[in-house]
Amino acid sequence: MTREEYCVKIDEALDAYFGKTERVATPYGNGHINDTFLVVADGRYILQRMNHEIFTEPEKMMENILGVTEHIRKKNAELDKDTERCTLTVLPTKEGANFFRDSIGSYWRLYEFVEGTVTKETVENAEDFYTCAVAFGKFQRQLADYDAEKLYPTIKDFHNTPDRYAKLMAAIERNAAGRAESVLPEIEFAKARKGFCSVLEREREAGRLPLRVTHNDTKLNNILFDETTGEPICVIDLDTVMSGYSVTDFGDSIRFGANTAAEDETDLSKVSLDMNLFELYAKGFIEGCGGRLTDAELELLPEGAIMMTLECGMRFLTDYLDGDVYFRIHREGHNLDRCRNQFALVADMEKKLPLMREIIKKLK
Ligand code: ADP
Ligand code: GN1
Ligand code: MG
Repeated sequence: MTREEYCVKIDEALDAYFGKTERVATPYGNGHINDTFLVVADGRYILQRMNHEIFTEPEKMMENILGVTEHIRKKNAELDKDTERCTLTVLPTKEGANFFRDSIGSYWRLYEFVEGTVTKETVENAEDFYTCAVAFGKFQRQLADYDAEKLYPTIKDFHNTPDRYAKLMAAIERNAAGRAESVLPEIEFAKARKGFCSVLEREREAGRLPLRVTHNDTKLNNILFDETTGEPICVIDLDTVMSGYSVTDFGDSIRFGANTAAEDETDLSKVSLDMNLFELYAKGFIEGCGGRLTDAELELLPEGAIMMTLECGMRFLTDYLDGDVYFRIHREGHNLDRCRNQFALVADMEKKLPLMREIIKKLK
């Protein structure tokens, strides 16, 4: 079924949440995975069709989200902070359930719309990026005492880069969309970095890289900023909260936010790592984590940035080879454009690795 076909029963979902109340739902946001709608009824809400082809057990994913949001709310209450907008609020159906399954098997959930906030697709000013770093660091700190055992792994091997590499090799072999011949330079680029893919896994096996409760999708557009003060208010998109590495949470933000171009810019001469933004983010993230990062983690932050960019590029390439079945695309060749963009950023990051290391050393 296509994404659109999965959404045809949206009225059933709206009935489940709003009964006969008048409401209007319109597509919203720029996420690549779920189908997000803004609902205007007696108030404003975010209705999402969860992508159950990717998140195969939406019930368990909702348990994760309820647990994590409750924990974050408690932490904010202890500090006497705004408990309303500090995290997502899952709303129940009329029957009191935390999600709704429609007659064709699509899963839906409803969130309170976090009012007075905006999302940013690109870094508009350096200060925002710094505060975003503090927010993601703080998110990790607030969940430091959350029992990782309680978290169901919503996507197995999500940031296991050697596994992503193996999946790319399998997609080349399958050549499902007949596109492998047309992407030989990109395939070579990935193959030349096979060894690098295992760097973090090796560090973990050697006991130098701890597993923590992490967000795992730390894109700038997964933070809601206050529309007047610009302060980060709420970390959203909690579908992939599970155990992971601090350095990949750091790296994914750098990949998306410190790129001088958008993730899908096709003019690759515009793609590079902004060192000023790298430094600001590193400073904010280290502060946000509140002194909890070990020396090994601090040292591996630059590798985390390269790893997430390489991994994401490989994932876009895999999806291009598979015929665009995972990431939502908005044009022909979109996933290949994204892959080329990410690989160009990897190449620039590799050149700047000594500079990145110097910056981290200075901040330690
Ligand atoms: P995806 O997994 O597809 O990225 P997200 O959960 O990140 O989906 O939601 C997509 C977009 O919808 C976000 O980038 C944000 O702009 C908006 N959004 C999501 N939840 C809320 C909310 N509770 N309040 C306001 N905006 C939201
Ligand atoms: C997806 O859901 P969204 O758009 O925030 C993806 C991330 C990728 C990102 C690339 C569950 O994030 O892992 O890094 O696209 N999320 C999932 O833009 O696969
Ligand atoms: Mg998102």
